[in-house]
Amino acid sequence: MTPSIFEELETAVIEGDSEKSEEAAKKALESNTPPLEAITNGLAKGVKTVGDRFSKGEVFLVELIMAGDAMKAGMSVLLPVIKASKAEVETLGKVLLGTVQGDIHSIGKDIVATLLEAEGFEVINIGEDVASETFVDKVKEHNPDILGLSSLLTATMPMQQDVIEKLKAAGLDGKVKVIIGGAPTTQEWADEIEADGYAGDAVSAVDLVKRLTK
Ligand code: B12
Repeated sequence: MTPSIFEELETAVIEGDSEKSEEAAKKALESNTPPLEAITNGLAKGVKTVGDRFSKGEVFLVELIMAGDAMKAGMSVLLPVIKASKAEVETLGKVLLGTVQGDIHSIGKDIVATLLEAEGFEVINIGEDVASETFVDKVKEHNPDILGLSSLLTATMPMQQDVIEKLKAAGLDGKVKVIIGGAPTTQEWADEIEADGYAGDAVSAVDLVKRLTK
């Protein structure tokens, strides 16, 4: 039986094959597969499988790196299409996004950024391993409606709290709403650190931002 396009995308990431991932992503677009579905039902499943195998000690870091690269290769084909799909004339609000200090995971945050842009928000993506002080400085500089903090490591989750505390110390609480996300984070964690919101995936992140900017 020929594999489905989702299986092809998933397998390319599991095999850490960037070329195959890019080709499968192009094939997905040619067959009119919605790009977000290609990411969530294909690429992201592959990266999750490799992550699970890594945590069980079944694969090494090199496989994790290759899977991450393959995911990014596929996304480089799919994200521009999502971004171009809905060009809004007026902007719905400004969102500043970054991954907290000590954490270099970018994939999930970048998906959130693209989806928000596609929905008409202005997004300033300040990258990964961002120091708390830099978040504060960038909030002062850009005056966003929303600040999104991504964390993929349990060890870096406290940095989300650190940013919120530093914003308060700088007198910026209330001026910007802070939302958090990333695989290990939860609504309970958001409540504990007094974040204004939490979302578990990019689609609910867009809903959350829309709600908070209304
Ligand atoms: C790919 C990957 C990597 C790549 C990252 C490449 C890149 N440029 O991002 C590389 C190889 C570099 C990497 C490195 C490491 N990794 Co890693 N990695 C992963 C993996 C497999 C996938 C992450 C991912 O991209 N998922 C796909 C995206 C789509 O999902 P997502 O990130 O969760 O994002 C979604 C939501 O969370 C949400 N979201 C995300 N951000 C935000 C932000 C906001 C504001 C909102 C609202 C929502 C939101 O929306 C997104 C889209 O739907 C995970 C496993 C996993 N299951 O998560 C491990 C994982 C996160 N890594 C792990 C580890 C341990 C590491 C290393 C420490 C390994 C090492 N020994 O060096 C290093 C850390 C380096 C560092 N200092 O950051 C552990 C973390 C364990 C823990 N609980 O702390 C995991 C869980 C693997 C595991 N099972 O052990 N990793």
